Amino acid sequence: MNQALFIFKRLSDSELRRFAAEGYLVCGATLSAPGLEQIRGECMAAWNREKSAFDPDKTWLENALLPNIHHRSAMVRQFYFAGPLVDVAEQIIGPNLKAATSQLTFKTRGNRMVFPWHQDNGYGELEPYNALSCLTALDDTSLENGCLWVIPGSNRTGQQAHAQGKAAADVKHGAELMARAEESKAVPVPMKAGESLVMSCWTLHKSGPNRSGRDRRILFFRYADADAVEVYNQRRPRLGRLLRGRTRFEEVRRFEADL
Ligand SMILES: O=C(O)CCC(=O)C(=O)O
Repeated sequence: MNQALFIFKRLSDSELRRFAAEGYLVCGATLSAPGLEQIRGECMAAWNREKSAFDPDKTWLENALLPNIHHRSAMVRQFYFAGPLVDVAEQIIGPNLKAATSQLTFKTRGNRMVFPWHQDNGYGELEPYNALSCLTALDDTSLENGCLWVIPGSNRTGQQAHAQGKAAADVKHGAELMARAEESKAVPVPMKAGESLVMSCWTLHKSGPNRSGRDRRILFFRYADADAVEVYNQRRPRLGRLLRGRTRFEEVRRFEADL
């Protein structure tokens, strides 16, 4: 892949310390201007093939989520498997690394749904607990168009209980989940298009409504230790492409389904 599309980086010791303390880090641009334009084009082509305009009667899943985007875009595949976030994930998780999830989360104009407080490990608990969520903004994100909010330091409180939400509308994977969060500690995380945010699997986060006339499109990856297991699924190994190092699981070594 044309190196000019991606911006590779190495986190400094102070960034790594900040990540460990706060559970999140905006690590700057990972896509160049041409890279952003190309990936946005490929993501939009996939989105327009499979999704329709925002409909308030539909669920979060139907309106805002397109899973496995790396199956639908060659550039996303490169970015996910061999882009700058793999290096960042290796620095945080360690030398043995696999790709765990890719998806688009598009809070398009008109989508005033709030995505409630949760940990990503509240939806799909992986062990060990060093899985990393990496969000790359495809638009500038702000309070007006539904940027993310986080609770700094919540990564240090461990796995939290998640309750079924009250809302009738499903939010994700068929059911809304929400965790308790001290709202007074929440901070918004606005981003520039092409920048990435990395978060611990335990970092509490939410997103607000999109009240603007602009879309808020995010490309979302999860990386995990190559030996990570699904706690919610009889501790079976999470299947995903082995990106770095080694794994004790034969089925992960053999996993080719997402090539
Ligand atoms: O895209 C959003 O607004 C929130 C998405 C999110 O936090 C998630 O999918 O875990």
